[in-house]
Amino acid sequence: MTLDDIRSAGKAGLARGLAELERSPDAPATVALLDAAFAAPVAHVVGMTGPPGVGKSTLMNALIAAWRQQGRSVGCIAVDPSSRRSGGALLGDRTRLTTDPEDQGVFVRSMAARDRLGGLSGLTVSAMVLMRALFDVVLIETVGVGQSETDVVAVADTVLFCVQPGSGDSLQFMKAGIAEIPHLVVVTKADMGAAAGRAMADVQGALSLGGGDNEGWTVPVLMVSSNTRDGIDMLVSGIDSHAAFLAGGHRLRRLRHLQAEAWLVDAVRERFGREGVRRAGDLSLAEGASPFGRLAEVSQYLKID
Ligand SMILES: Nc1nc2c(ncn2[C@@H]2O[C@H](COP(=O)(O)OP(=O)(O)OP(=O)(O)O)[C@@H](O)[C@H]2O)c(=O)[nH]1
Ligand SMILES: [Mg+2]
Repeated sequence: MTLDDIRSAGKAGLARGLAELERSPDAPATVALLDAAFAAPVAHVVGMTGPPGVGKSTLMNALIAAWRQQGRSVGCIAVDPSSRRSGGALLGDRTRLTTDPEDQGVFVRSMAARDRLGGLSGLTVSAMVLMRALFDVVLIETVGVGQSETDVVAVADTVLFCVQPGSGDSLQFMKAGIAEIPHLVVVTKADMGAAAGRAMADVQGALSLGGGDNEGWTVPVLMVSSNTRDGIDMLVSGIDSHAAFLAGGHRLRRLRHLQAEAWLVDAVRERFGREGVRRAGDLSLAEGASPFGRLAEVSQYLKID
């Protein structure tokens, strides 16, 4: 299947493409498809994380609706931490999806995380790369459990961290030392009243202690209610602002390049262990080079050797 085959077959084509990625990740045709998709990025990739029940999936629905209203197409991946199966989790499982199944401009896929709680499987990364070539926005939802918040950083351009009023999440947020991870912090369930305002102040306090180097980006804290849709437009424009920020000074290109290199090293380690990484030697990628074809080459070499 080529990228054009998928494009012309719409959502059904993408579903078949994703099934290919799952069934034969190492087939030359799959690698060629991923290399082509990697070379033709369209979407801005948004990662959303936060504790269980904070309202991520509900927010995903609200964001999809807002982006669709602007005429932007959206591809979503909901990472399911509870499933240890190496395949795709049940579609729409945790997503509480309310989008129109006939709408060709929205595609949602739920996926199993790998063994690490909340971690991202290799399949999530390939699915993201494929969807990045097909949609205007790609949104990835992962549940933040322990350290796994950091995993979404490895695939997203913009990371949203969700906290809920009255949950002490902002305290957790500080403790976990993840104040440097998100590009936007979202206080969900703003319709819960004063508690939302307090959560916002707490987060702002936590962020001011962070002091991480964000290359000049100031992390905004936004209050939203997915129920009333209050704050959703602000969030959409906040994400756009971060996208515009990344577009300056080659930041986005550099970020994606570093993500691709990190993915390659991870993938080699997963297949061949630390010893494999050592034997592979130089795993750096040329500017703009796809990690998928390179992984295939390196794997070939390590198997023969
Ligand atoms: N009052 C209020 N409740 C909300 C809002 N958004 C979500 N909820 C409720 O919060 C609960 C959890 O919402 P989800 O969207 O499933 O949360 P989640 O973060 O995706 O949960 P996991 O996927 O299990 O981690 C549900 O009962 C929602 O109805 C909101 O804006 N206001
Ligand atoms: Mg959810």
